[in-house]
Amino acid sequence: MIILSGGTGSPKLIDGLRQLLPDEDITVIVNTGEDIWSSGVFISPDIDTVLYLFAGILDKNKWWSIVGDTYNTFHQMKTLGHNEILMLGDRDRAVNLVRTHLIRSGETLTEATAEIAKRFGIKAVILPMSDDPVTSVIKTAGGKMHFQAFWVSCKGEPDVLSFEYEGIEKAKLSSAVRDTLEKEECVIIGPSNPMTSIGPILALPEMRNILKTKKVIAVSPIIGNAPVSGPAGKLMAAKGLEVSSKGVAGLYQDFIDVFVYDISDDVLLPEEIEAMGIRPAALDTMMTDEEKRKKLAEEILKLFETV
Ligand code: GDP
Ligand code: FO1
Repeated sequence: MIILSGGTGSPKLIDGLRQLLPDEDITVIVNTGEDIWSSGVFISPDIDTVLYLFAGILDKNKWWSIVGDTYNTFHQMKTLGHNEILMLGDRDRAVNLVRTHLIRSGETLTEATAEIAKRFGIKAVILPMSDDPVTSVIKTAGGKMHFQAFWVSCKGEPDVLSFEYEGIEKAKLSSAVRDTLEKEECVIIGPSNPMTSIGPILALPEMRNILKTKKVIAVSPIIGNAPVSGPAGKLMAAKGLEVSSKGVAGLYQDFIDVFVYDISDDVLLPEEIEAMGIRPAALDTMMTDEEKRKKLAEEILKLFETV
């Protein structure tokens, strides 16, 4: 089973899948468009969320960072007048320092991720979408800024004029991603931000064409006219898209078989999804606890039997 993932909604679904499948049967293709260099450290937030989830140390209140981490280094640096965009924990920083060391020693991000996963004893396969740098850059009236500057420093407040995936023209799918997609039949598009988490993965050359040959089920991160969390709505609106599950389905229309939307969504009409040539499936997608995450994963696995 392959799942395309960003940093919040999809890891919740992976948490559910883990209750049903052995980790070695799960491959996660992870967005790297929110990666950032900070104080000489290469941080890959979405990869880290997935790593920490499989390592059993993820803070499941925030769905990023290591549970119980301390922030001594961050605060000491602040005392010295050095402000970082991301509040990086001490143990989290250690992981990121190891990654940066591996990359500086000549490893690709794919190799460095596999090495760190191995050192954590992780059995799942965690693959960065690409080894080439791709960065989600947000254009506001005040100028262009990195996604993390927009979301964390500016609290997602500036009006968004547009955004782009810097570097995407030169980026390729990694050979590991290509190989895994050749072998596996079933792909889940997790309920992550369709603009800055799933969008960069789909923008890689060949990705959409490969997905057309697979059984694909997508889960909507939008309920009614708003995302469950995060800036997806604002970013969709900036691209002139309807902020709704219908808007999300339209983005995946050319390659998905089933579109899962929330049972409480009173905006989406299933006929609208059928009219796109996609099978709609209304499920409880609010993954607020372990049991609900397992239940949704179970329903999705059942749906694959009918695709
Ligand atoms: P970002 O935080 O917007 O950069 O994006 P991520 O890809 O990290 O994931 C955030 C997305 O997950 C948001 O668009 C949320 O709406 C979605 N999300 C978070 N929790 C849930 C949930 O329990 N159910 C559903 N359906 N979506 C969720
Ligand atoms: N998000 C925040 O809102 N504030 C933070 O200080 C912050 C620190 C941080 C450190 C490491 C990491 O891997 C993620 C971190 N995040 C933080 C989450 C991150 O900004 C985004 O939510 C993800 O990139 C979304 O996918």
